[in-house]
Amino acid sequence: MKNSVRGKWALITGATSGFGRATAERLASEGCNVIITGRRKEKLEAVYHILQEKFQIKVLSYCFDVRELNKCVEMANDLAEREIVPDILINNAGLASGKNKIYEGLIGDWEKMIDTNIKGLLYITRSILPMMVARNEGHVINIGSAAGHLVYPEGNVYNATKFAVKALNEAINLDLVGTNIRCCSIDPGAAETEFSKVRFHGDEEKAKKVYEGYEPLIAEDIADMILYVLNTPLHVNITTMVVYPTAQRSVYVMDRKKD
Ligand code: NDP
Ligand code: 8X3
Repeated sequence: MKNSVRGKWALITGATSGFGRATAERLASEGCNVIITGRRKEKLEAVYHILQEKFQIKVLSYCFDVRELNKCVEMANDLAEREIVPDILINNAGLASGKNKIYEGLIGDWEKMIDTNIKGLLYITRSILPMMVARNEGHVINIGSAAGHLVYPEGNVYNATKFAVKALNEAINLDLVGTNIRCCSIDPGAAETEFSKVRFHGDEEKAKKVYEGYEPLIAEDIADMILYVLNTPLHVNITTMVVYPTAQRSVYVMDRKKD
């Protein structure tokens, strides 16, 4: 497949771990310049240095919380001042926080998920997409989830945020008709990253159990899918890609071996 990313700029939110980090490395390995973001300064700096040392590309990093609109706008303004228009936007920053019955859910968890997964994605998109529209060029990748296609017990608010990402992905595509800008939601099933550790508020034992008895996806699998979508010819717009581990066929159906 043709390399369409060499020399381009990709903005990846949430690149301090998991899918975002793996995607930054994968794109950089193909010669794509990367803009990485995240809240954890030390992790962001570590990724920044690895990218700079391993690959012959340009790297920029912005340490901020996507829930803060002014920080999203500041980043976009700084990029504009540097005359950098992202060719690729990967709306990846997101999380699940908690897994409870809805009548026992923690309001703080709900707000974190809604503010990050929906409002953060909107803030970043609103800050960056106008630059792409002005150039009539670009590719938006939203990281949705299999959890945005089917609700599972105790997934409630997380599911709702990922259903929202699905709706927004469709909406962005509709509003971009007539432009050359493409938009795709990559919707993974179970993937072993820091996701479950975050969901269970740092409980590593509980997080580990989520991936026991089967082979989950890994972050590099999703990075490969993203690269595939980005490398398709300009007349091809993959709008949704649902990716499960082979052992999982739906959010409900998992072949988990017990020993
Ligand atoms: P990780 O926890 O490993 O990575 C999440 C990334 O998002 C981190 O870099 C984190 O950085 C960043 N992030 C979280 N909240 C914020 C915030 N408020 N502002 C800025 N950055 C933020 O998990 P994954 O890689 O698995 O998750 C990435 C995306 O994939 C999420 O949207 C998740 O919902 C989705 N997903 C995950 C699946 C899985 O099974 N793992 C399956 C389907 C979808 P920092 O903490 O430094 O801010
Ligand atoms: C994360 C995938 O199904 O574990 O979005 O919630 S799932």
